[in-house]
Amino acid sequence: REKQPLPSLPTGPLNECDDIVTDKIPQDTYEPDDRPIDIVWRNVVVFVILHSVALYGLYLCFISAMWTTTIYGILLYQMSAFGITGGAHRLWAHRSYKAKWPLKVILLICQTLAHQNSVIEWSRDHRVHHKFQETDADPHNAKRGFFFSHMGWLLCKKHQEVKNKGKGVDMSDLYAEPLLRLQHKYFLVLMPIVCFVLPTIIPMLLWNETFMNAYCVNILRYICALHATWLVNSAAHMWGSKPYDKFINPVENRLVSFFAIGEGWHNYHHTFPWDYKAAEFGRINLSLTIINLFAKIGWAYDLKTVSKEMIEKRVTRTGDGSHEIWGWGDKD
Ligand code: ST9
Ligand code: ZN
Ligand code: ZN
Repeated sequence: REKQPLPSLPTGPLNECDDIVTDKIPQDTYEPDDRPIDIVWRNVVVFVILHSVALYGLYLCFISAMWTTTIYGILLYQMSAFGITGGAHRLWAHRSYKAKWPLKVILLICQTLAHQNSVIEWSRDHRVHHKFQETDADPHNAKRGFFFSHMGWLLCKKHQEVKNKGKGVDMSDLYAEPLLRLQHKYFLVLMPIVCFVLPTIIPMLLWNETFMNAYCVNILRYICALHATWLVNSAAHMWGSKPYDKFINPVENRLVSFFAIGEGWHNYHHTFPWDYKAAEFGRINLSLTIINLFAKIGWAYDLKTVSKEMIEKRVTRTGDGSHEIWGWGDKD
């Protein structure tokens, strides 16, 4: 099949009520090109070291780490995960709900704890991913295979199309937020403190954990959260059902939802990206539970969602037949 250039998409200021990412291109016309991969060896070395330390941390969990340190590692995993799902993803990249400033501060701290780049950089890549999904302009194009979409894309230079098309994606709403500009500007100072230094010092000060145990268990929780996130880009673009849209590759994947606290319902999410639930139902969706709790105290509001009628129409029109179309909401 002949390779076609990616078409331009309309740009312009973002209207808060608009769905910012539905004007996608038809993806089935594009095959990845065969350009040589430009490996960034610094990242390869850093990730090899981090994975080695994480494995040693896992060993220490069974050998010498205090059980409080392990529980604390699991808690930090959940907090960092919520910084990504409730913050970078559902609040900022998709604007699927609004948040008062105390919640924004909590989300920013948790997102920095996750170290997946600043919210602005994360959201730019993510908006480009939705808009140009599975083309050369998608930063983690799943058509390049499991490893590339999982972590390989962070080990090499981005395709020029990512940069070209990405420039047309409106980011003005995020640059308009002083807190996000602050985090972006000082990320290289804030990130090491919040993601590595404080999580290591706290167990040493509060329950006399050794440096080695505290440091390695924290690296383990960081690496686990990275893989859980990356699984959304790899496994949840490959293995599962497509009840909402069989013409796209993202799928519903229960296991990914478990590790990524509710972000594995990816066929739904790519079909209705403005829904703050990122899923039709509330099952295996810890992020949703937490956002709902914040909504109860008014810190999260204007929660956008999709009507059952709209979902039903879409399921009938483009679903693969796997939807429990009878028993709507019964299992919610
Ligand atoms: C990490 C991110 O892991 C993971 C994100 C995953 C997203 C998942 C989404 C799934 C849904 C949500 C699920 C949540 C589940 C959570 C569960 C939690 C348990 N548009 O990047 P550079 C331009 S990070 C427009 O250096 P290179 C731009 O001009 C891990 N323009 O490109 C830019 O300059 P500036 C830790 C773009 O040189 C310039 O290019 N972090 C775009 O090709 C250079 O940009 C790392 O490992 C765009 N999209 O290098 C760092 N992109 O920024 C890894 C670029 O000044 N990153 N431009 O405007 C790097 O080292 C590099 O980015 C690189 C590419 C080597 C990968
Ligand atoms: Zn995706
Ligand atoms: Zn998304």
